[in-house]
Amino acid sequence: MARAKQIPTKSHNQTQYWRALDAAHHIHPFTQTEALVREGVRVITRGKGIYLWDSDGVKLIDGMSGLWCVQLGYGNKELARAGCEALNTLSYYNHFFKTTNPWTAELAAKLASLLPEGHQHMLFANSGSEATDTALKLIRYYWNLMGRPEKKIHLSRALSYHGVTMAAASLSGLTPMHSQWDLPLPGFAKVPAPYWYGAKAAGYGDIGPDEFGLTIAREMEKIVREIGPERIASFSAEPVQGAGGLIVPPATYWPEVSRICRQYDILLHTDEVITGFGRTGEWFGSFTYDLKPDILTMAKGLSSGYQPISAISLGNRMGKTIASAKEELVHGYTYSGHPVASAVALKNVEILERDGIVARVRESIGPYFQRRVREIFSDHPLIGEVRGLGMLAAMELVQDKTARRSFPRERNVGTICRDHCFANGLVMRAIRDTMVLAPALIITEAEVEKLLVKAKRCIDLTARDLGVT
Ligand code: PXG
Repeated sequence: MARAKQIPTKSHNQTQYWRALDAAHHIHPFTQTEALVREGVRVITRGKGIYLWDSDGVKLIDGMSGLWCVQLGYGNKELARAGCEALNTLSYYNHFFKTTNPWTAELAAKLASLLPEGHQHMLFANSGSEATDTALKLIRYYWNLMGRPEKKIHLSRALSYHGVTMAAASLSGLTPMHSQWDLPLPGFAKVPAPYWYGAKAAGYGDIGPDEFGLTIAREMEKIVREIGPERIASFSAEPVQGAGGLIVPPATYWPEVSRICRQYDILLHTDEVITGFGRTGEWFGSFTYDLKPDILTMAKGLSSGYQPISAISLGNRMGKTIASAKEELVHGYTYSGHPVASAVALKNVEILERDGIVARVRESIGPYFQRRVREIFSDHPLIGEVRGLGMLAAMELVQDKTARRSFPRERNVGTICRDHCFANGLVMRAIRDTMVLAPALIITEAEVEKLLVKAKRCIDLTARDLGVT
């Protein structure tokens, strides 16, 4: 007979109790389970505004708004009320049987009023990954409807993150996401990322950002020609790459890539899972870079992360073709356009609009945050580059600022810094050796100062550990 594990009782010590349950039964995402069980997990029990509390009462500033998603901060009562009202009114129904619900219909219309021109049709799903999968299916379907079934290859970039389902992980250019699962699937090809700070290390020499942006776009064009544009269905890209290291493209990059997509008849899919809903100071990153996507995916900030919901919007070309097809669309999830998730997302978008939060990121808190991050960190001996826009900022920790040389990977500099952050009550994301901040859009100037004081302290402690002065 299997022996029961030794689990402390609930009344003895809450933290130990939850830790033990979690260690015994819960496998975490992107985590080495065996190491986590040894170290013990942190139990997060409460959130308010930009703050989180753990089960021992320790207060943390969340510099990442969860996973880049809690636009309105934690504990927003209006969002809670909207969800509660929908739960009490229509806890569940679907859209399969010629039915809709008021919240999903209103949400679709509201999004249509905010999205890039021509985006009048949406589908709903429950996560960014599902949105990516759905987008790829719709892209295939579109070309099939157009009588171009040979257009099947999905292009995307190195260091991109589009989700973890089989197709979304295949589309993602972060190579560690592939080997455990025998991915990518066939039909996916990669082009380089416009990562200017890494250009020198990648052998591009002392190239300026503008020239680099053009060079990377033209490398894409070369790959398009090699594959044959008649075989390429789509190009998927985050307007600003998030989980790959906050890669902000040089100004020359997007105009040239847009030209390539147009010239070779490649559908442009903008993945706005991070860049949507005010993160860059516009409703969508597509506005920031003047992109005209044929299809756009959104999640995260759509509901401020309060409910799992994502959406896929179709531009004119795809929308008209797919909406007028004289056959059933054989796709959809049990929870597509869930009434509670739709109600929360609708309220979230209404609040972002009513309170001028996107304009605030564009005009005041965004520029303030960007200025202060640069003032505090640009001359820091450990920081090679400060980059970002809106409420996104990254500090790249390097060994040699002039040579733009990183530390050897085995020194785990990002992890050292992240551990200092946790110990000092700050959540800051380490992507390799790049420290990223993406705070809630409702953060105040005083809170930005508090956040940056902590970030500075942790980066100083990291520099001390590394012997950098
Ligand atoms: N596209 C983009 C651009 C994303 O950033 C997804 C799709 C997938 O979304 P879902 O909802 O399926 O997770 C994402 C998700 C990190 C981190 O640590 C980033 C994401 C997810 C988890 C961790 O930076 N982005």
